Amino acid sequence: MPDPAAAARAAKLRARIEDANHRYYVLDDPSIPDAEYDALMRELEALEAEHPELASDDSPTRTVGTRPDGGFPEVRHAIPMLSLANAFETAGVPEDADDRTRYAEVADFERRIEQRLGVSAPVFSVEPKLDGLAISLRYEDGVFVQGATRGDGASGENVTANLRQVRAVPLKLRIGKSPPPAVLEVRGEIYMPRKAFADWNANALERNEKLLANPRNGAAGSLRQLDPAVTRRRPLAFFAYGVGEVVGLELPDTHSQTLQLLRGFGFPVASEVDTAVGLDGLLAYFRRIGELRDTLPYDIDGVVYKLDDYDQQREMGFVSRAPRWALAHKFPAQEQATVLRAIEVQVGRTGAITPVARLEPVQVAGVTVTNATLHNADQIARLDVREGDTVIVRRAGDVIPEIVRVIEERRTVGAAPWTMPSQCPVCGSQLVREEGAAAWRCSGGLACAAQRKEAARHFASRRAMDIEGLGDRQAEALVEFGFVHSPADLYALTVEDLVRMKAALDAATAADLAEAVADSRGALLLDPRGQALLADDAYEWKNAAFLRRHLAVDLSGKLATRWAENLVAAIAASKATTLPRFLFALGIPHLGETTAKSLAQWLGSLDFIRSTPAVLLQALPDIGAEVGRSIATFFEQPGNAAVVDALLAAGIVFADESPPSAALRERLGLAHLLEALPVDKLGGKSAERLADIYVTLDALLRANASGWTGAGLSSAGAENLAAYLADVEALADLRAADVAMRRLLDAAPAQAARAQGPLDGKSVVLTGTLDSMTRDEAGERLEALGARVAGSVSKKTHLVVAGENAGSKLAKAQELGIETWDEAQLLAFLAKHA
Ligand code: I6G
Repeated sequence: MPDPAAAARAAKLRARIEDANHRYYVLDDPSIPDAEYDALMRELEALEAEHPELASDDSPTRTVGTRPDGGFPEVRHAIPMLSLANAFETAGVPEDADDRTRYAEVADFERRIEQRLGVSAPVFSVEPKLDGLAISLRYEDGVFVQGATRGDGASGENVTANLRQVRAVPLKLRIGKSPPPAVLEVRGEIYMPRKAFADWNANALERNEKLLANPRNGAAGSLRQLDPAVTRRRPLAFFAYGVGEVVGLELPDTHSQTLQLLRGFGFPVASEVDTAVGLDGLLAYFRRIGELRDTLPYDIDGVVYKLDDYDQQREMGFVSRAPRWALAHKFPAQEQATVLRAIEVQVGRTGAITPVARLEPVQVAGVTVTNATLHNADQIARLDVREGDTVIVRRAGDVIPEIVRVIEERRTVGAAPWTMPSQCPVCGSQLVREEGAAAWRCSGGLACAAQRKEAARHFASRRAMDIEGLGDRQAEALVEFGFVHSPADLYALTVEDLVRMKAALDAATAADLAEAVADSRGALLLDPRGQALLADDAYEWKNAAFLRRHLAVDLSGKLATRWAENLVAAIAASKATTLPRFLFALGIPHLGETTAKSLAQWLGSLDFIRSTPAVLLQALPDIGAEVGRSIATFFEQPGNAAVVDALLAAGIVFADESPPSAALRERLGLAHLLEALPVDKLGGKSAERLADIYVTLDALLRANASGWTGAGLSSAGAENLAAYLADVEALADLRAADVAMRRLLDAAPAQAARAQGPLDGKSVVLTGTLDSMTRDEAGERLEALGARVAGSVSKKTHLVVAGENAGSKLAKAQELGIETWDEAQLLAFLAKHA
């Protein structure tokens, strides 16, 4: 009489295992981590061993995988594809346990073989166990005729067409002149190499596509594509590990020799395949491969031990679904389930926002994981991961742990979808997302503590404020050691501050050096000032305290003081600058040097640039919607505004400020404001008509929808406009834009200033390498003659100057019929207008 409680538990376990099998083998969408699956299987095995009356032939403990689901024709395997018995580290063993206790299951496996065969320390063939998809390749008369998945072991799916697309699968055996075997079935694993998997996902992330959960899933999903062309594009590889049916070929006596034979036939076999003797040999191999695991180019989940001698294999035979002569010894799992406590966002040094998962601590592949990356907001939406969810975390090699899927069945009621916070967690500035981009970023570039180093480095750099003597490392160190919080603090630095900073920087460098010395006994090293230290000196230098003392003495001396005095002078000199340099130095996303120059030419002064709303900036050439929004958002952040004010208060002055360009009159007006509104059925023509009739925004607003239709706007357009203006904030923005626009137009001269140079109003592009000067220098000289130097060639380009090795820009200019000059023509022109 079966024990009812045991029977009920067995039924529950079988249902869960069968569901997991279906999700894993058929849908390529595993529901639970491997470790959890293994635990369920072991519990069922133990239950069936204790209650033999519960065992049945269709129990998942007696079958392999799952039956094919009908997507591909079925193939019966001539010789069943079995599975392997698994061995894990004994649960809860103390730290100092000996090998026989820690690896009791492996020890039992080896002992059973010794006892049954009456031999001591038998020889095993040993190999890494790839985390891929088991397949069988059938060759008839040396030609690949059929490829199948393992399926339930008795029959699998016919995926021949797809396997033909995998470059590592030979289409013919390499057998030279000898006659091919009538039949040879080769068994092995299809897998996706780690790098290919990472590249694939990096690309998918960029293209906003679904990520592959792990290389195994990637391999399985790729092989089960209905269109072989899709499989062809997937980076799949193959390793052979054994044979099935063989006719017309005498196999060697051992498995390791068979693997050699397969290599000779043209099949890839893992280079880590080896032989090992007795239990000690097996465990030594397990440890060796365990140490290599993170550096291997493919994912493995353990190693496989097989008795090497085929006679001995035959003598051992099989038990239920697995051979008694082989064992899979599993490593700690790379995927584990845990609870996601919270999703927080981190701010990178350039302001990019990365969502990070805070997890209930969990052991993954031998390491405690508490945080995992979620990549970006799109990935969170794709996974539909919510705070409180049970998630599967994966850690493979040295990559950052990531969340690969959610166990939706375990979601608690009421868990809400996650949304991106609106403000930066570090500085409180607005988080913005560029159109079409996956990444969000913090708009508080100058004021955000997370971005301080980058802001200081960029501000001081050659193309920005060009502060001589303040290199990247020193600019960052000023922030690191607390001397500078924003670029404005640079202007308050004293010689003493800089000497102290340099001492701190060199002490840190010295500590790094001391560590390097300790790590590389006897190697040739450089000291912090670049002098070579020979091996013997290096030993003297390995004491960090000695190094710190040595450098501190040196740096409080003349060298450091002279450096600091020069730097203070260079910082002071940088106060007299140009408006484009200053704008570029602020590090506004999308504001490059060309845009900075254009902005300065059109709006003339910082005062106008910082107060012009996005809708007006967009009307300027070279500044599209995205750049306009980026500039306006930057100046709207109170933190950024405070730093800009502090910079001006520190005495920054511009030699080149002027009134706004007279040409603004052609670009700005009521029609432009209306056209830029996100209002359906209010296009350019209707906007112009309304502007002609009402002239001012106030007049337009005093009228109503029926007035607007009378003025020629369609009734749908009028209705949409009325609905838009009913929003108080939208109306306030429009009024503010109108005020800003009128201020600009009032300040702009009525007529353009007289032409300044022979290239006035001309757009010039420089490409290729010039001999006599850099492209920057050439650009500056052309600008001095009135040209606007642009980065890309378009129909609006007037002239392209092409140096050596000019490429696509020159070709495009020729295609568009644009005038092109070589370097000699450029020099002649510059000489004439010098
Ligand atoms: O060497 C092997 C590696 C992986 C195997 C194997 C395997 O399954 C994924 N399965 C069997 C049945 C055998 N060797 C004999």
